Amino acid sequence: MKDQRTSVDGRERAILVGVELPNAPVDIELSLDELSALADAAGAVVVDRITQRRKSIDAALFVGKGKADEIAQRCKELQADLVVLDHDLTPAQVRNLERVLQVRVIDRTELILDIFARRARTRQAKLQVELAQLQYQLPRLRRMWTHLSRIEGGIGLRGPGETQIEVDRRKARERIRDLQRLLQHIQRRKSLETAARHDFFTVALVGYTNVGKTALMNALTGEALPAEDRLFATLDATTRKMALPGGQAVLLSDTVGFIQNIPHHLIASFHATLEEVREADLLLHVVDVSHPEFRHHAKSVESVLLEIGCVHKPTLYVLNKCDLLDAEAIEAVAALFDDAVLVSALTGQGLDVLRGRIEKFVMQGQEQVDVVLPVEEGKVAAFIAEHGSVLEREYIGSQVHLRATLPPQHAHRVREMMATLTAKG
Ligand SMILES: Nc1nc2c(ncn2[C@@H]2O[C@H](COP(=O)(O)OP(=O)(O)OP(=O)(O)O)[C@@H](O)[C@H]2O)c(=O)[nH]1
Ligand SMILES: [Mg+2]
Repeated sequence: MKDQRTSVDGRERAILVGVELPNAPVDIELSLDELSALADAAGAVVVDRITQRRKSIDAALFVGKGKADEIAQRCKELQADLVVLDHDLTPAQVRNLERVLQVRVIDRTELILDIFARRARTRQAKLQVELAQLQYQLPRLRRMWTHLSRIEGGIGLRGPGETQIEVDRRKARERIRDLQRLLQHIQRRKSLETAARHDFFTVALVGYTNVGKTALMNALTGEALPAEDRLFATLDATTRKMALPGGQAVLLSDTVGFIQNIPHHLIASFHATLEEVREADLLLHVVDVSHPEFRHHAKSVESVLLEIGCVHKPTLYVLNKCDLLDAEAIEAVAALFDDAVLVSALTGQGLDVLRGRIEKFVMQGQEQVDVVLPVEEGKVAAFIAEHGSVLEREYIGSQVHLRATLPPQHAHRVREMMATLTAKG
């Protein structure tokens, strides 16, 4: 795809096209705002936006014939290299539109896949994106064959009686199988790592892209991961320890952001990355309440959670960017969500309340232990401090009395350690 970029400064000049259909869930202008941010994230310059209101789509061209001619005219005037439709197109619609417009045409899914391809850093993320792209391109191979055969270095591999397109399809399928195998292998290894972490309660940040998940992760853990005002800044999951008010440590994971109409292939191939979400004991659903479409965004996130089987997980709504709202707006927003916590990752407002709420959640189902230890004893006290929440600490002469809550398996371990201590003492 990138090899075809032609504009002088290296950035493609893109015209965005949106069709306003009856009962569309999102305002067309806001939807094009998002498409524009996506185009920007993919490195293109948006030179124009064109919309059309229609009762239904045109089967051949998606837009009407007259509109297509108008777009073709604008492409010439503005020297556009690329037209991006804010919808998913069939391979035939792409071909027909390209014929009329005489520039490359891509749809929203292709744009998102391109961003992911640019942003992928780890081996796992790169393989996942390649898999999603290949699966997306397989039915469209007629258009992409030159591109693919170059990647595969496959010139001259044409078998007897086979056309180039069939060879390419076969190669693409082979590569898809290889990628799936490689990813399974990585996932198995990661599952072992995740299992090893099961000593700790795990919390995952989920939410629409650009809502401030990474900023919250930084604010809660003292990390300095890159949080930027662009879509899909984070592609790989990161996990860090976070201390709760009572001293207990939990694990917090930052994950890839979601978007409305997220390409299905992408969810499927990001299976392993989303494992952090599936394995979490608690989800923090972060919502950017300063965004005009935040309710729709929250719904999109919920539908992805449904798709990955996480919709019934315990979830706490975290309404972020409250610093951008006035008191009245904050009240109105809070009324829309059950039991939400209002925060600002930027100012730190509400973060103590959030830590307290997580702690309350963690302590549910934990067991209380009371131990009396010599003051100089370090091991049991340290274990309790890390895995539990200390409710009381009282010094009596050379001894310390600790009352704490811990998850059942850790409470059991403390009792064992105490028995060993008593036997020794
Ligand atoms: N005003 C304000 N801005 C915030 C707040 N939290 C985050 N931001 C900004 O919002 C932008 C996105 O923040 P990120 O933390 O990168 O968002 P994210 O959810 O991790 O986004 P992706 O990883 O791209 O999905 C950045 O420019 C942050 O500085 C907040 O509480 N208030
Ligand atoms: Mg992020």
